[in-house]
Amino acid sequence: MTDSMTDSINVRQRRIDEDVFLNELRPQILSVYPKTGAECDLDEAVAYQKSLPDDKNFTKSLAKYRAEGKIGLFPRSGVPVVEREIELLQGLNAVGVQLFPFTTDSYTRNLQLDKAQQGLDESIRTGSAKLNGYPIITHGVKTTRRVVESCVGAFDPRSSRVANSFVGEVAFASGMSAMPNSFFGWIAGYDKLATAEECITTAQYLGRLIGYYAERGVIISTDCHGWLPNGTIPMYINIATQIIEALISAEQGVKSVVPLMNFQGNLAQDVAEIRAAEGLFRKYLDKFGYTDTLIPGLIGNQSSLFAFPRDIGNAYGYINYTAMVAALSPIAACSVKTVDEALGVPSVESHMQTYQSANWIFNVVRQQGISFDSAQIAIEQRMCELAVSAIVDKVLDMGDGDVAVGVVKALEAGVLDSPFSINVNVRDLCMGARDLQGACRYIEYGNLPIPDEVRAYNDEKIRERELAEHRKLGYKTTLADFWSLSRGYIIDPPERIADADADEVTPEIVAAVGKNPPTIVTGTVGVDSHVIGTKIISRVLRETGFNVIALGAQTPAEEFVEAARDNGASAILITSLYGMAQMDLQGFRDKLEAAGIGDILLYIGGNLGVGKHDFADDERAFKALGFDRVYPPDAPVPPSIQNLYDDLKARGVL
Ligand code: B12
Repeated sequence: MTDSMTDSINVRQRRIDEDVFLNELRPQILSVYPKTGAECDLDEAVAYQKSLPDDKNFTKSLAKYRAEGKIGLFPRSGVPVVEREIELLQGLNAVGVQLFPFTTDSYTRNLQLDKAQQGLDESIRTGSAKLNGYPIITHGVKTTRRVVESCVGAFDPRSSRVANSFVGEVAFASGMSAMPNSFFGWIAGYDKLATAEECITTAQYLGRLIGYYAERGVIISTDCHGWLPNGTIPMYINIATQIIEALISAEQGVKSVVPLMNFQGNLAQDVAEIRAAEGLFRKYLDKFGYTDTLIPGLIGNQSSLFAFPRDIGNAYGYINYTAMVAALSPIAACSVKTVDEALGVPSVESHMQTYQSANWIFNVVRQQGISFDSAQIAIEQRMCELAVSAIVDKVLDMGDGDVAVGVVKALEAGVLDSPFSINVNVRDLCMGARDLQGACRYIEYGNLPIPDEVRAYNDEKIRERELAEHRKLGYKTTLADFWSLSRGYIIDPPERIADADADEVTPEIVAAVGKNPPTIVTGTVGVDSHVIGTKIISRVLRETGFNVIALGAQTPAEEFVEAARDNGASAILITSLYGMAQMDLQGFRDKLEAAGIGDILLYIGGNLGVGKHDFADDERAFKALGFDRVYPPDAPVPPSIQNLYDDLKARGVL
């Protein structure tokens, strides 16, 4: 007898019927953009895939790296113009890259195809990239096959939920042979409003499409990213959600799944969690009878979420440390960022130099066949296995064995939860910080089902650091630990902790604001999913006493206007990092005029253009769009609060 909540849940862990897939779901997906949707002929695509050489098959390539004990580089790349993309890929081939995680631009990821076409046309007209990736749906199958055939290697495109199914259709028909089906990645960093049911339904479609190819002898792999770790937390939730993604895909017929292992910075903890992962995946895949779903290898991933060093010295340090962890771990491919990560979409040169450096470490260290073991690794591996099993078992229990139902209930209850996530349905009750050796621990567990033995060990490690630093670890530590690697430390040294304490919003401002709190609207504009910065700013403004309307990430420009008008706001503080803010904010001041709030204070900060460029250009461009103040990337918050106070005072608001 099912309970009423289960009855209200509209997803189940069940394979989609082939007839429903082919005749009901697929036509809907491909009708969104008929121009290239019409190019996706499944049977022709199966034949094309079978005509391609083995280096084009991701599963075979990864298995080959593993068999040879080598590490394949797995760098993200994607630029809008075809010729430039081919140049980049052939350049990557030259430094040994043969696995390509292919970055799709953000407009395509959200099916804003008119904007993708506009950005592509502008990129061709100006000769500089105006999109932050390759608009794969606009280019379509015929053009993308040219890209795929232009180099040696296998492709693994990225998308967000909204376009996931269509991108998969075009990608596989173009000869690409892997794609993440990571719906927890969408909840973490790419989709503000989607419900768990919507995410699972989308993932089941791509799984079914991959299953269709597999039934006809074409093995396409899916890499499992899980809940992206937005912050300094252990990888327990990340690995547990990867396993759940693998189960959802395997039920639809996926025969090859690849765990993506994040490096959070502490060597023993990172190596231990990598060693624990494959056994845990196998345990649950076999538990549900997916014994013929392979794991061709594991991919290492430089954690995608820590702010990156802006100076090249620290950037190389961070990249080479990641390469070292990879070389000492059982992984077959590794995604390292480039030295330009904090600056913008990387240049071809930065791609090349970075990968030569990482390759040096891969080759020199792997050749030595070092067996890297320690008591610390053994403890961390045990903690990981206990915690991940407890989380997956709890989700299965909540779903009475149906993992899809379990996910919906677990998210609602905060049993599945992670900090700094973009999605509004997340409970956001847990938080993490590093311990004295820099390993990631929880300081707030929320409703996570972490076993007592793991909690006891975790809390002991946190207490050790609190005693050493004579302070309680809290939100400020979480933030500092988030930036520490970008500053060349795993945890801040005492002198930096003292400086951080001094770098606060002044009590005078807090007192003045408290008297008559002005309203401030914050958020990240467009379809930009970067949310961590605006979450921090909103929290600091609230702690200063302002009344804050926090709109979060992926907020259309019009919503800022409405929120400011309807709440009588005195200022709007916009964040943008993905590089396309100028397109998103064309005519913004005019829209405010039209709403009768034309003189409102306007601030913007973040990475405001695509790629490495002079901030002075951004300042000029956004001042011309009517912004009062423009802030460079990584601008500290307290000085901007001082500016806000001064400007509001000058306007008689304070
Ligand atoms: C973490 C991260 C992600 C995470 C985001 C997680 C999340 N939920 O927020 C994930 C993995 C999801 C992600 C995705 C993408 N990312 Co990203 N990401 C980063 C990364 C590594 C760190 C950004 C970050 O969070 N920094 C820490 C926060 C706290 O800092 P912040 O946001 O800058 O905010 C601080 C200051 O800037 C300032 N500030 C910010 N806003 C404002 C506003 C005002 C008014 C003021 C006063 C101050 C201020 O105060 C904040 C607090 O200190 C950067 C590289 C880097 N900078 O190191 C790339 C980066 C920003 N990402 C990039 C890109 C392209 C993407 C993608 C678009 C890739 C793609 N094509 O899909 C996708 C996004 C898809 C989408 N729809 O937008 C590019 C941008 C390229 C460019 N502009 O040229 C970067 C630079 C990486 C790169 N080199 O390619 N990303």
